[in-house]
Amino acid sequence: MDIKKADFIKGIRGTDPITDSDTPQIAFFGRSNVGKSSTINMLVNRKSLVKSSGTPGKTKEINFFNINDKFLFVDLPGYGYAKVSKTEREKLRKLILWYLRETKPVERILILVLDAQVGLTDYDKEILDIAIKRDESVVIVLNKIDKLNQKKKKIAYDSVATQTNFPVLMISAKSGKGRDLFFETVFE
Ligand SMILES: Nc1nc2c(ncn2[C@@H]2O[C@H](COP(=O)(O)OP(=O)(O)O)[C@@H](O)[C@H]2O)c(=O)[nH]1
Ligand SMILES: [Mg+2]
Repeated sequence: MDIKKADFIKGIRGTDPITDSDTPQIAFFGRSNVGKSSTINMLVNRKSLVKSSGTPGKTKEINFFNINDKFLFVDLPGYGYAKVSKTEREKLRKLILWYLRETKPVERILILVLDAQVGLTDYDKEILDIAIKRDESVVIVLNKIDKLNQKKKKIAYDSVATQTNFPVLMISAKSGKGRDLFFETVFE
C-alpha cells in the first residue's frame, strides 16, 4: 500500500467524538514493548510518526492517526508495563477496555500485536474474549520474527494459530517483513 498521508490527529483519555467517526479504524492492541508503535511506523514508512520504546509515559492516551484520508490507525496504550504503578496500570486497562467496549465506530479492525517469542498471554486472551463476544474483526500479528530462525518461527506460529480462529500473520517491524501481507489481510 502506498502511504501518501500519515498524520497524528489527537490523543484521547476518554469520551471524544473521534471514537465514533465513520472513518474505518484499525486499532493496535498489545502488551507494552511488543512493538505496536514500531509496527505502525513500519506500515506507514515513517521512522517516528509514533514515539516508540523507552517512553512509556508517552503512551497513556489512545492516539489517532489519519492515513491517506481513508482510515485511522489507533495506537492504544500498552498494558502491563512493569515500571508503571499499579494504580496507573489499572487506569490504562480501564481505558483500553472502554475503547473496546463502549465506543461505536462504524467500522473497525482490531490488530492484536504479540511478541513472537512470547505468544498469547492472559492479557491478550482477555482482549480476544471480549472481541469474540462483540463479534469484532481481529487480525493477530506476531512481531519481531527477525529474532527467530525458521524452526522457531513455525513453533511460534503454530502455538498461536492453534489457540485462535483469527488470521495470524508474522511480521518484523524492524525489517519490514510481512508489510504487504498485513495490508492484504486487513483490506481483503
Ligand atoms: N528485533 C526487533 N525489535 C523490535 C521490533 N519491533 C519493535 N522492536 C523493539 O522493541 C521495543 C519496543 O517497541 P515499541 O514499538 O516501542 O513497542 P510498544 O510498547 O508495543 O509500542 C523497541 O526497543 C523496539 O526497537 C522488531 O520487529 N524486531
Ligand atoms: Mg508504543
